[in-house]
Amino acid sequence: MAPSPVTLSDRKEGREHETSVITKTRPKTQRPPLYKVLLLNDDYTPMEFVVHVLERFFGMSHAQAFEIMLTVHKRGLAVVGVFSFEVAETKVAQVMDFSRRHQHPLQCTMEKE
Ligand code: TYC
Repeated sequence: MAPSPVTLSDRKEGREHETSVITKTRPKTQRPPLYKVLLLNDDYTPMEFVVHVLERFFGMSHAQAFEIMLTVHKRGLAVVGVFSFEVAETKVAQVMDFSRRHQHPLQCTMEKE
């Protein structure tokens, strides 16, 4: 909490002097925690489907999406974005729902950064 400016009165030789003390405060701002959204590799989801998911839900260009898909394919997983809790949760739900509806086992998770 910010200290408020205070006014001090002190008496000297019968005269009253007013002394103002102004304290500069740096308001403490709290950044919201961020969450990484991860895409996991599997042996069955078609590459084109993963590319489509990255374009559709993460706003990637085709080239970007293809590159990230290949990273997941080769390394097992990749961070596909960093978001607030609510946005990350929504992205994960969208990907999981879309994959399930297309009967692909693609997995998407989130973790605190
Ligand atoms: N490994 C999959 C295949 O060979 C492709 C794939 C890439 C699957 C990325 C999931 O998150 C993934 N068809």
